Amino acid sequence: MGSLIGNESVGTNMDSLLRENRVFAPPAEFAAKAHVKSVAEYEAMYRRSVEDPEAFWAEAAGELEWFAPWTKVQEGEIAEAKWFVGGKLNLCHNSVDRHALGARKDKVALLWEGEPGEVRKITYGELHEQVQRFANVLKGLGVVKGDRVAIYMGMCPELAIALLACARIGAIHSVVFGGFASHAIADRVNDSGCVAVITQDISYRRGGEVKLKSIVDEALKKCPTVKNVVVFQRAASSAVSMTEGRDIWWHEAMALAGAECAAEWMDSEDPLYILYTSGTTGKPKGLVHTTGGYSVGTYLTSKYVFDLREDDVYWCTADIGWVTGHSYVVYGPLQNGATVMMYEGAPNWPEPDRFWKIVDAHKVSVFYTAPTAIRAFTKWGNEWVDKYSLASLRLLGTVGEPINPESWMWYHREIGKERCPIVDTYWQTETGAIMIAPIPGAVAAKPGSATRPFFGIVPEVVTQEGEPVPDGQGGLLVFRKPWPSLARTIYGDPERYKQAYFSEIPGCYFTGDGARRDEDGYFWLMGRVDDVINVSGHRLGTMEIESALVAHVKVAEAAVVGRPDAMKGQAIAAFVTLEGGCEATEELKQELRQWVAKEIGALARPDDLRFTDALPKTRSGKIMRRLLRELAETGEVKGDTTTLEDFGVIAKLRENDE
Ligand code: 6R9
Repeated sequence: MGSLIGNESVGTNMDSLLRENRVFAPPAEFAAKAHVKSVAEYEAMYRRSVEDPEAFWAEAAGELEWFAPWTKVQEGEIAEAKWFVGGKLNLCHNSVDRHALGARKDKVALLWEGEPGEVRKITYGELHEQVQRFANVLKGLGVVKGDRVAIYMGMCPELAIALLACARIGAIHSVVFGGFASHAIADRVNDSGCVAVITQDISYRRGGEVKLKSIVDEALKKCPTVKNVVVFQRAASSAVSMTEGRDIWWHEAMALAGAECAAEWMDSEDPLYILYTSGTTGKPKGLVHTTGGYSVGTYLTSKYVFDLREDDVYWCTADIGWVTGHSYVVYGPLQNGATVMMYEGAPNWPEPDRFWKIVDAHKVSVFYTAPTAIRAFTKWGNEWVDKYSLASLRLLGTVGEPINPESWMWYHREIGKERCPIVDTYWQTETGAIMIAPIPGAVAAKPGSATRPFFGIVPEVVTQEGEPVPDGQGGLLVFRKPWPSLARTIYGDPERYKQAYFSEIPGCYFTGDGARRDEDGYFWLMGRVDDVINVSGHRLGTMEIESALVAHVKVAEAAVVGRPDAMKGQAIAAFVTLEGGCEATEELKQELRQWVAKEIGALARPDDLRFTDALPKTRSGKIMRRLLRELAETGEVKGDTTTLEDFGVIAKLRENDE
């Protein structure tokens, strides 16, 4: 991986983070009613959780229902850890049945607003029925425990129902974000050999239609393992083509399906889902989460970090296509019996006030979003916020990337009206659940810091050799002690799992992130130190984009780097050399940007694309990304170029700079 420390990928945000020293104590009124009411209480619970993790996690797991008890809370080293060994449970049962069969039968579970404006409220009792019916639909198609089922949908209640139904029968869901292109779907479907796909005709986004079913049709030309496609009808009248013998309509199948379906007894370590995420190679990794540990991790973090209470209306704005949606739209809050707000469309449709209009209309009390969204709201202006009452809000959260202190202050002032704590939550697809975040009634916030670890989590900042780094200095963020919700493997590639996460710093899980801890024990995340970039909170591998570029006939070589961007956090800068005889035109530039969007999805479209005669390489032939990053950011290169093979390359790149 080369030198990990000193990668300057975070750029401009760091300056303001390093100067930040404001502290915001939990508001007294909030703390008085919170699950954890003081820092002393947090510290006592934290101490117990790390001194006697088995007792701590057993108690947490005991708040859920188990069909059969575990014989051992935990066994094995971090890279092969197992949790709640021998225990049997079902995450759909804990998310739905437990409430529907108890006091929450008539409580709203899903509160949904479509982009065109319609509202649906689904109680736990209704959700219970819908999920059982859909589980029977899947069973009727021959889907059995352990089968992989791909889900490619927009944000609608049926998406949550699809996940829950898979979990109910033990089918392993693999959700593909609705913004990915058909190639990306095909790759993911084929990697895990999915037997069925659940999709919908269209979804509404920014006033337009996203034609999900036809994108699936395109993908499935290359997917021999898929036997059936279930299509939820979102539009009043759909003009999609249905393939005879393969495709069925959701509503037709539901009408025929039985209303009862017992939840499968899943072993604690049985796979629950696969979710693909970008790594440092061109091929996305299919992280596998298992049942018991993931259930307990998402349940407990939701309870304490969002301080969930019975009367909350909880809204996490993430799409279910990302891990944040899995853990904090569906499984975490539903296990807690919360009312979960879901919104289908864009934050600025039809106008930039849509989110605040929703908060006001549905009396949202807990609101969880991404820094990139906050930066957009800041830009759109306070007049869109000021039109609404945000008095129902009591807690705010962020996730996905470091938040710059300026945006944190805006969120605190304009949305939280200086009375709502903000939880900046650090975690990853791999970790399954929140790792570092303030417990809101107890731990004071510092803008830009994810603050202190969650219960049972022991973050460390180390050198490349695994030696501790003194407080105040930057290093690599690792975790040495196992925790329940860590992904157990990469689907079909256990070796890559070991290699990617446990080989860099022996004995530790390596996050890929840089961090420092300050004198108060607060963690400050400093961005990725590997070839992963974070564009608007979306994780992308530079190699993935490079592979897409070189797949174009006219491209010989490509190098992609992230550069700081005031709105997106990072923007994508691509350097491309062309095959002999191909002309470097503005037209080709646009064609290549569009090509990447078609190959991967619009989120991967390069912001800048420059043609060059050659790429700067070391004498051993490695592309010098550090130089390219510097060039992409500042337009010039000052760094050490002593190992550069051809100095002239840099000069030429600079000339080409527009
Ligand atoms: C949940 C999620 C993970 C990467 C992670 C880090 C960045 C996430 C952050 C944060 C600073 C936070 N990240 N939350 N950086 N502060 N609060 O986003 O998962 O898509 O896998 O991304 O996102 O770089 O390594 P995922």
